Amino acid sequence: MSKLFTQILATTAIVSTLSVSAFAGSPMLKRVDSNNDGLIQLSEFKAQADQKFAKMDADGNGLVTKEERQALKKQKRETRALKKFAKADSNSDGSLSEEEFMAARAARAERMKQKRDVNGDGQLNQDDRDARKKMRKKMRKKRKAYKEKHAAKRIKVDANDDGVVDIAEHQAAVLARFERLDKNADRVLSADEQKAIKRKRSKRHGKKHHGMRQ
Ligand SMILES: [Ca+2]
Ligand SMILES: [Ca+2]
Ligand SMILES: [Ca+2]
Ligand SMILES: [Ca+2]
Repeated sequence: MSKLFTQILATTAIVSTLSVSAFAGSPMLKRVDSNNDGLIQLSEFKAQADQKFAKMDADGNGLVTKEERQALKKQKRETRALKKFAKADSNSDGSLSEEEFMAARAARAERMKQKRDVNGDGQLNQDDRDARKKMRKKMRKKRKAYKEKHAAKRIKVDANDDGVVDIAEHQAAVLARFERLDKNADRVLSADEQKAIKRKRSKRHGKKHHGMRQ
């Protein structure tokens, strides 16, 4: 029975998957800053990107294929599903009792209810539905505008279009990405420049992460 619960939770996790970009927020920025000076040097930025490349290049041949990229995405999804499972498994015995499952489901329902109750009056009615509809529409519009605006400026990683990213392509893309972020071109991402990354990111996703990005 617990297997089925795991599956249900995994499916839920997949539905709410967000795409992972270079910076997932400040904890990520902290991880990049390996000498802890609050700044991100080009060397730190490169090291982080190389780590990511190596992780994607599962067979270590210096090329990242489409399959390798997809496999890593899948792995991330599974990790998230496991985390969700661990959270629901309150006595940590590795399986979900019916009670634990129901508790997780109730908690989720409660979260959803709070999310849907836009005006916070404890009731779910047409007002809330209308407000949510409006919000979603606004967010979709925002995202579309962002996509269009940035499609042209997008850094192309697979420069020769052969479906495979080699090390040279990877390095060129990393440098291009860094140079774009490093507004004053001093090869260091200052606190302000890092803030701009976070701002950009929240702009791309709309104000809040609603897990609706496909
Ligand atoms: Ca640093
Ligand atoms: Ca490979
Ligand atoms: Ca290529
Ligand atoms: Ca700078």
